[in-house]
Amino acid sequence: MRQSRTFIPTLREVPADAEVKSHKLLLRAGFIRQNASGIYSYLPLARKVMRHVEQIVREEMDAVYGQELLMPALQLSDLWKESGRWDGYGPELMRMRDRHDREFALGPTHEEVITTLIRDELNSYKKLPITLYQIQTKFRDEKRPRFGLLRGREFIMKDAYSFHASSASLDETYQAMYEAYKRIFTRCGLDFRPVIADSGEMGGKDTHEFMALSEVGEDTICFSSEGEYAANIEMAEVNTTYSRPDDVAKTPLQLVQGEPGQDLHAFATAQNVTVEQTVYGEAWLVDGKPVLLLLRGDHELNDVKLKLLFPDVARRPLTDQEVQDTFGVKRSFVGPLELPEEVQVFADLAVGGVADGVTLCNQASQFAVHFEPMRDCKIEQYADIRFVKEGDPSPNGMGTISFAKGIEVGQVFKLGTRYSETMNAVFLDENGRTQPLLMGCYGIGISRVVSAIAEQYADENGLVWPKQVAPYQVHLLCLNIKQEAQKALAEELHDVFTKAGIDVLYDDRPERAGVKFADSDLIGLPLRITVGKKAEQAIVEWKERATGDAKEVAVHELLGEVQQFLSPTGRG
Ligand code: 9G3
Repeated sequence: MRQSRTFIPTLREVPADAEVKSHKLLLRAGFIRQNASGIYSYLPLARKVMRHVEQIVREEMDAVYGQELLMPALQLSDLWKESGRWDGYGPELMRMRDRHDREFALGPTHEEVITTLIRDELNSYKKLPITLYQIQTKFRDEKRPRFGLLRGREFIMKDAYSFHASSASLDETYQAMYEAYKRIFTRCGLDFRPVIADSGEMGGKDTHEFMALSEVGEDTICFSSEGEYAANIEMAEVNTTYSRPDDVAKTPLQLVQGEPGQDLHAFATAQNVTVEQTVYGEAWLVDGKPVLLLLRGDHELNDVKLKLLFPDVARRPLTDQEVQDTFGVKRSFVGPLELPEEVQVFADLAVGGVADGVTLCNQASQFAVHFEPMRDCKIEQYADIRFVKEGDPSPNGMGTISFAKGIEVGQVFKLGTRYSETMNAVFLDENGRTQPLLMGCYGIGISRVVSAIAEQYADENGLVWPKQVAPYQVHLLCLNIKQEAQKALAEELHDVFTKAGIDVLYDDRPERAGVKFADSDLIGLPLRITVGKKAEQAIVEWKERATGDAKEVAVHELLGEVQQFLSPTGRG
């Protein structure tokens, strides 16, 4: 392809609101342009990368018996009312009305649509299992779109859905998808980890997320220092037992007046008490009743774990006003002592190890010292309700936990009958009995993968593309297009590469060498071949983008070396 004919609007400077390097570079290198917050055009270079990612996804989906279809983005609100999700989602679900004033959702995902399709078209176990997938634009009105394609309001997703007569069959497809995802992300060149994840309010149980490691990732992953354990921090259990140290004397509880405006942490510091001896409370509404959740001062409440402590009931934090009404003080003075008796108290396991502690008593600027949780308050139950911390013993019993940040690029879910029951998608089993279909769903953020690759590979000079997904495989530069020998050789190489089926971008622009080198580093194609002063000696310069390795190559050896470099086992 002649670069003089392409649309690659590179920029010298980057808009200030681009914070992460993939966002800055995709803008500067002319891959994307923003149309509105979280809404982008994929310019030709980005579209080519996405097409390569999509091709890898299609090959691996087809290899596990996935069949590609394409569902509408416009989804009748009736479907979402049937599944019970129309009211559950707030402004994130983009809604519109058609000319007949009928309400639609702009599809953020397609469980309702695919379940309706299968409900209407399939009803015998003989037709099961079946896996359907699409690659399609999704709409989610994110509150804070950010980081370019990493968190957009309109993005490209591969979403697959499987249907089964038995949980054994669902398990089999889930496992096959899990392995297919490992192949996909490996082929895309991503450094990724599958992690145990939370199935969210979506119902269903098993869930794994595939995380591309990156410090700009929004998710925190917990790894054990030994063995394979990896989990989204929401799911990482605490593997520590706590007991009150018996060498600490029990002293009578004492209420103490603090300085005005002093919070628990400041008071404890003033009393020379460590944060591990402080206990604070989080006020929640669980099944309509106020509940106080006690945690040690150095721990944070993990609300995903509350699903295990309070299963199948509505639960949410109390609002500031509700805190004031229930406890008579503002949040920072809410504690386990002098409680209204309708408030039940639950505690994180670590509170059981507190001795001679400091806590709060629902009086402004009042604190309690020599607090003994077991003695001084009625705790309904101790449970693991905190986030794990780095250094905690690993849940797999091997080594300790360390954290890393990840970008969620894929997720696989077992949905069970969450949608088939509410939408009455049933099948006749081999005994002629009507049963709800079992479902799985499997997503990959195609546009997000492009950004994640850019994040992992980019360097200070620009983007760097692994050869499997690069928009072109070779960047052919002619340094002086007016110099006859250089032009002739460059044209010949463009022709030879093209005939050999190599995707080549030929920079034939009448630009200075410096501009061509800078743009080439910015765009980040895997291999650069430069035709310059030694053209007349039939020698070109070879430079590999990822490693910077450079050498001179005689033209008659060039095609062979390029093909070797680009081959699956090649260095590229
Ligand atoms: C919504 C909105 C946002 C959403 C959802 C629904 C996430 C929603 C979860 C999934 C689960 C899987 C199939 C492919 C893989 C992921 N954000 N999810 O259901 F209405 Cl506004 O999408 N779906």
